[in-house]
Amino acid sequence: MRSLLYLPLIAGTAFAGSCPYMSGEMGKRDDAALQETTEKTEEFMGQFKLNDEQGFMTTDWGTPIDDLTSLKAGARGPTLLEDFAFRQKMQRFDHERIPERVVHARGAGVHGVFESYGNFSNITAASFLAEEGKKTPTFVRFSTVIGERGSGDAARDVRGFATRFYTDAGNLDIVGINLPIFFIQDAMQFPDMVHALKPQPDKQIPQAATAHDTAYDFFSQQPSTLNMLMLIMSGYSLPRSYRHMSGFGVHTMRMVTEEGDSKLIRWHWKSKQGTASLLWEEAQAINGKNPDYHRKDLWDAIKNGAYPEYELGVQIMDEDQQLAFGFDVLDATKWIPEELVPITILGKMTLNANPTNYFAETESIGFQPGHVVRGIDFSEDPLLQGRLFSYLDTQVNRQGINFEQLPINRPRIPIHNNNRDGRGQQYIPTNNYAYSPNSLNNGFPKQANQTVGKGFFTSPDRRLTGAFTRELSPTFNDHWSQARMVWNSITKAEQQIVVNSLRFEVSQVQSQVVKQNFVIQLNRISHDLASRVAVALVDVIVPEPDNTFYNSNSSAHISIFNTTLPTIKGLNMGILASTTSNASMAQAAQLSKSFAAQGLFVSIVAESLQPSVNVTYSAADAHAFDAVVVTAGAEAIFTGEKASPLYPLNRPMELIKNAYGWGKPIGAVGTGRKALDAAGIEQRPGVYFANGTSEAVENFKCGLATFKFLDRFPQDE
Ligand code: HDE
Repeated sequence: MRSLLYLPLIAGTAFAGSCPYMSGEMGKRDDAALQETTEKTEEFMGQFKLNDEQGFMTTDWGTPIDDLTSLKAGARGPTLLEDFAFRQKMQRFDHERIPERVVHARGAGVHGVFESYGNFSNITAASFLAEEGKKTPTFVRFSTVIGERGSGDAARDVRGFATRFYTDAGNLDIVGINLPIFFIQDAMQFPDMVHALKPQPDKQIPQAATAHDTAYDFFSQQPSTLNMLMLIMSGYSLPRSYRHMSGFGVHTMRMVTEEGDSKLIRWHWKSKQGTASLLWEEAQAINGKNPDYHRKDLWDAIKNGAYPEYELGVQIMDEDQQLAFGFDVLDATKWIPEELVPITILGKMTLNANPTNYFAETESIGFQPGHVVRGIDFSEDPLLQGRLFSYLDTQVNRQGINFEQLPINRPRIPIHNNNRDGRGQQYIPTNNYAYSPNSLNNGFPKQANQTVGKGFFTSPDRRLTGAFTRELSPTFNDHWSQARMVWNSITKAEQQIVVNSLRFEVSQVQSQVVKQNFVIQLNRISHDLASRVAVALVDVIVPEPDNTFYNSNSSAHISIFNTTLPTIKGLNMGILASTTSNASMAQAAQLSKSFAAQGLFVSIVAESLQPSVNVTYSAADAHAFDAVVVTAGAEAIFTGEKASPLYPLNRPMELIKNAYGWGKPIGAVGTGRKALDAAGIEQRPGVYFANGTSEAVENFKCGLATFKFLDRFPQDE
């Protein structure tokens, strides 16, 4: 049962060392090639845009009106019911909201273009993959899962990564997340899971957090959650940005060729920016100071031309490999190690246009795993099967039966069918014979099948037999082996992050029974892990090690922190300067130019918004920068020699202390070093003291690619 194929254990790699960042050229983009597809998207969406640049105010039915004041009986009299202008304005306002998504309520959407790297008709009949260079417009919505629409972006949570392809054969959605697995195996358990993870029903606390009793009660009672929970407690739940995370379709799906040959596949999005994560202390500060952190990052990056890119890939398996890897590939709580099934890259998506209107696009897009095109087929994964119902149902609940007609949901090709009427119908059907078969409309619309009309077809290899039964296959029974593999595959510093995260979370659980149950489950993953978490909990007994559960397998593709970024372009550099020193301001300008030449977004921080200063110390915070450098001449404001009412007490110092404490590269040029000395920050990996500006730039190129320096943090003995 717990017999995963053996993968050698890889030793954790140290984070310090020689500069890993070699190239400034990655992430280069060819704007002209994307332009045409983006223009078509703009043209399509343009049909629906309202233009208020000119014209008088009107009602929705076109009557010009003055709607600043209501109609009254005398200037001091009551408002009249007759006032249609008031009634309509207020009624439209009262109805502005639609129900927020029951999960994934908070998100950010963006338009993009997918480009196929080749002709993949040998594995799929999907037309968007039929030709090298073929471009397909896309829309992506990134999201957190548990928080409400107004919650903070930097919650410890899974991130949604849902992509719509507007292909020339209909819409295809890959409704994925930023980690390769899910909590549960059967869709029937989804409402239970969400009820347990959402805020507790009596007090609606905590918001966007799992650190509470019902969540950990569920995790300990439903051990299928443990594998995903291990990833969540490591770096996966705190991405640096939506640009710096990969995406996963999670379920096993099928690709089918024109000839009807099928393969099993799992979808992957590989971030070309690399993967990078925040630390928990930093994330908590962000949620207070900038709850829009991820939304803003994405918007700004696209506005400033740093278009995020993701490669689409698939793990391809034969139909008879369903049980070949020591687990069931229909089980969505298991990842398929890349060592066993490598990823075949199919193409690249570039996100290059912000939406025009949040509600009409990001809030109104209705994704569905059931939006498939010919050449893509489902599997029998019981989680996927349930999703095929749930998403359609939820879209109807949120937007009504004609939700597919909203501009963001419409396919970019004509539709023909006998669906009619309903609330919000936008079309005016001209065919009076809305039935098939018919003769009065010459049989149109005709049925499309595999041989005629390029119709959708299900893989002929799908064969189902079996007695009616309410059970999960015994091949879904093992919940601990891969959770153990996660523990084996991450570095010692990341293991400490998992331990610290769980100490934070479980110590907030009130029920002693839940805490005890959870530690029993942890012990099935690792006795070391269970013991270290239990240290922070009183009166919890750690069971003896149980070798029947343990393995020494690992994968090189799990760790987030043990990687370096392939590009530092689009990261944020903070230059700390002081207007009290001309030398500091001159150096800041010089550094700014050199860092910008590396593709970084640079901010000069100083006391007031003089020309060339981007942000004041009163508004600046360490979370806004991926690295900070102190200019020579600015040191006096850090050491307290020149405190100023222009910023809060301790602020410039707090900035470098937090940057250091959140594992960021940090440094100084020349005498700026005194600021770091005063903060007690010594030279070590990721701390750079440079004599001149060009040395500083070289240092930070390496430091930013490493991104986080975890060797700064204490580890359990
Ligand atoms: Fe979802 N999920 N989900 N989910 N999901 C929704 O659909 C659901 C699951 C995911 O940006 C809802 O339109 C069930 C797995 C994303 O608009 C809802 C089950 C994965 C998004 C729903 C799952 C996801 C959703 C809420 C278990 C990753 C946001 C609003 C059977 C592979 C899409 C909505 C967006 C949204 C149901 C499990 C990802 C209620 C029943 C597994 C990215 O229909």
